Amino acid sequence: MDYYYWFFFLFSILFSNLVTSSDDKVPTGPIINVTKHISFQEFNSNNPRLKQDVTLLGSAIISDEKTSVQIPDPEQQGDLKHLAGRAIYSSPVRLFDPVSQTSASFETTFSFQFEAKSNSSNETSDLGKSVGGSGLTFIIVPDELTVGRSGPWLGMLNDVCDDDYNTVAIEFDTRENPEFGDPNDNHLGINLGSIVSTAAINASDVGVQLNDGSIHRVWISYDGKKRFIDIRLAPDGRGYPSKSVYSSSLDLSPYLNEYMFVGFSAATGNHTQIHNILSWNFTSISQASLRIPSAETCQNKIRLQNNRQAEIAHRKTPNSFFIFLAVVILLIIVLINLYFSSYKRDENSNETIILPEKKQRPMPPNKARRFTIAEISSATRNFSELQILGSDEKSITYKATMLNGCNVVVKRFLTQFFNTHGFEKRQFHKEIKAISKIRHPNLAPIRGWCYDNQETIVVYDYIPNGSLDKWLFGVGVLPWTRRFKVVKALAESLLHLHSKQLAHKNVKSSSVFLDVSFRAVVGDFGFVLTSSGSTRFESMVSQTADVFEFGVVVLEIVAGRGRKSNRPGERDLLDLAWAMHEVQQKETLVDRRMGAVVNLDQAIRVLDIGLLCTLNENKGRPTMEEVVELLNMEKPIPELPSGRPVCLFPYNSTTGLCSGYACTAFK
Ligand SMILES: *[C@@H]1O[C@H](CO)[C@@H](O)[C@H](O)[C@H]1NC(C)=O
Ligand SMILES: *[C@@H]1O[C@H](CO)[C@@H](O)[C@H](O)[C@H]1NC(C)=O
Ligand SMILES: CC(=O)N[C@H]1CO[C@H](CO)[C@@H](O)[C@@H]1O
Repeated sequence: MDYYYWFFFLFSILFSNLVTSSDDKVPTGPIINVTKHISFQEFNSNNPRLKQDVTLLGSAIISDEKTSVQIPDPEQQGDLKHLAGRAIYSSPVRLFDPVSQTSASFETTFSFQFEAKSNSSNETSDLGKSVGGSGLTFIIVPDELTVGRSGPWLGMLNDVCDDDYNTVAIEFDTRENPEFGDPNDNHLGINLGSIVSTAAINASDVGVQLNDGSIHRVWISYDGKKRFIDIRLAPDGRGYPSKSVYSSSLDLSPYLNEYMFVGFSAATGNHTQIHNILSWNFTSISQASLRIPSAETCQNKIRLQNNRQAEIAHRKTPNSFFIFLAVVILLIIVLINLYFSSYKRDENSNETIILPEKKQRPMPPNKARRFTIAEISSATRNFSELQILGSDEKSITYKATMLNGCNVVVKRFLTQFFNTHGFEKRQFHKEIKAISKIRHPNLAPIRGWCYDNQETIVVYDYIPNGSLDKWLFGVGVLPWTRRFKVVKALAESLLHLHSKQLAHKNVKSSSVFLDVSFRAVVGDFGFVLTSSGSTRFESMVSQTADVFEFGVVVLEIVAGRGRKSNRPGERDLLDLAWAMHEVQQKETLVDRRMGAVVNLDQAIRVLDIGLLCTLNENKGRPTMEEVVELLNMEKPIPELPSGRPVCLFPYNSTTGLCSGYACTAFK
C-alpha cells in the first residue's frame, strides 16, 4: 500500500510542474485592494435598495415595525417551532485571494435582540422553559440559495451538506446541545465548516445574557494576513468595549472560496424566540494582483492565435514527457511493492504478534491490526474513568486518542463476562478478526484488537455525532428523509454482513452511529450472543435474530421512542405497534415531532417492514435481502397477520422485553 504515498508524491511534483509552467505565463500586475462596504442603519422595506441587497430565505422577514430582520417570521402560519431562516447580502464578497492564498481582512458590527415568544398554550405556564431557542449566527457561506436546518443547526448547516460546503459562522447560541459540544445555553461559538464549535465562549462570563430581551452589539474583526480574530460584545449604545470576549489566532482560509456570501442565519427548535438583527455594517479588504494586459501578454496572445498548433505542440512536449516518466516510475514502484507485500504476507501468516519496530512505517490506514496493551493503555490514559463513554453487562467503552492523534473507541470486555457465560475466547477472537476484515461504507471499521490472558479489547473508529438513540429520543429531531436513509443504511450493512456468513448480534439504536454528515454507520458488534453460549448456534440463527432486532429499531426510528417505555403502565413499543396495526391506526405511531414534512405513506410502509421483521421465523420473518428489496420498492409488502405473533420465549432477562436473540436462543 506504500505506493499510494509515492503516487501522491509523484503527482504532486508533476502537478506543481504543470502549475508553475502555466503560472509563468500569467502576468500579474501590481497588488491592489478590493474593498467592500455594506451598511444598514436599520432594515426597512420602504428602502427600495433593501429588496435588491438582502436575500431572505426560509422563515425570515423584514419587520417595518421593529426596522429589523426577523427570523423566524412571527406571522408564520402554524407554530414557530422548528423554523430556520437566513438573511444574506445578495452580492458575493471577495474573501480569499487564490494567488497569495490569503484570506481577506474584514470587520463587521451588528446589533441584535432576541425576543421571547412562546406559541403553544400548554407551555404558557412554563414560559421560562419553552423560550430560548435556538440562536443566531453571523455567517459566511458559498451561496445565497441554501437554508440550513432548524434547531441546533441554527440554519447554518444541514445534515446532508458534505465536507466541501465551506462555511464560517460565529454563533450566538441560546440552547445547550451537549451532542454539539455546547458548554451552556448562553454562549458564542466559532464554527468552521461544522456545527460543532472549534471555540466556545461563555457569555455569562462577560456578564451578558443573550436572550434577556435587551439589544446587544457585536464587533468581529479578522485580520487575514496575521490570521487573527477578535470578537467584542456589549450592550448596544455603550460604545466599543475595551476588552474582547475572544481573540486568538485563527486561519479561515481553508473554509473560504474566493467569493462568498455574508449574512445571518437563525433557527428555532422545540423552543422558540424571534431573532432580530437591527443594524449591520460590514467592510472587507482583500488583496488581488491586478491582471493588466501588458505588451508582452498581447504579443503572446497573438503568437498563440497565429501559431496555435505549433505552440500547443511545443507546450505539450515537456508535460507529456513528465507524465510518461511518472507513469513508468509508478509502475515500477507498484510492482516492487506488490512483490514485497505479498512476500511479507507469506512471512507473517504464522505470526500473531506484529513487532513494534514496524511502527515507524505508517500502517495502511484501513487495515485492522493487533494493538499492544501498552498502546491501548496510553490511548485511554490508563483506562481513566474520565474517558468512559458507556458500559453494559459485557463491556466498558472508552474514548481514546492514539499516538497519531486519531480518536477511537476502545471496547474492553469484562473478564467476568467470559467466566460466567463460559464463552470460548478463541471463538470470540476468531469472530473479531472475521468482522474486522469486512469493509462497508455503513459499517464502523474495526481498527484492531488487543488480547492476552486477561484482556479482550476491540478498537473502533470514533464516530463524532454519537449514537442514533440520542438523536431519536433526545433533544434534536431527525427529519423523516434522514430517518429513512438510516433505515436503508442499516438494512444494507446487515445484508452485507449476512452475505459474508456473519451476523451483527447486537442490533439496537445505540449501536448505530451518525457520522459528521449524518450518515448511519453501524458499529458495536456483539460478536457473541448474550443469552447463551454462542458456539452452538449457526450464523443463520444469529442472522434471523438480527432481522428481528432490525425490525424493532425500525419501529423506534419511525416512532421516535425507545422500545421500552419508561413510563409505568405504558406498553412497550412492539406491543403498541402491533395493537395499532390491529386497529388500523398505524399513523398514530409516526413521530409527530417531525411535523408535516413526513412522507406518511413511506413511513407506514417502513413501519410495515419493521413489523414484518418481528414475525416468528417460520411465520414470515424476511431475510435482510428481502428487507432491502422491500425498502427499494422492488416487491409489494406481504400481508401482515392481524394480531401480534406470540414470541415463544418473550423475555430477555436484562431488558425485560421480547428480544430476537432471546427468542431464538430459547426456542
Ligand atoms: C491595501 O490595504 C492595506 C491595508 O489596509 C494598506 O496597508 C495598503 O497600503 C493598501 N494598498 C493599496 C495599494 O492601497
Ligand atoms: C459560565 O459563566 C458563568 C458565570 O461566570 C458560570 O456560573 C458558569 O458556570 C459558566 N458555565 C460554564 C459551562 O463554564
Ligand atoms: C397558544 C398560541 O398562541 N397559539 C398560536 C400559535 O400560532 C398559531 C399561528 O399563528 C395560532 O393559530 C395559535 O393560536
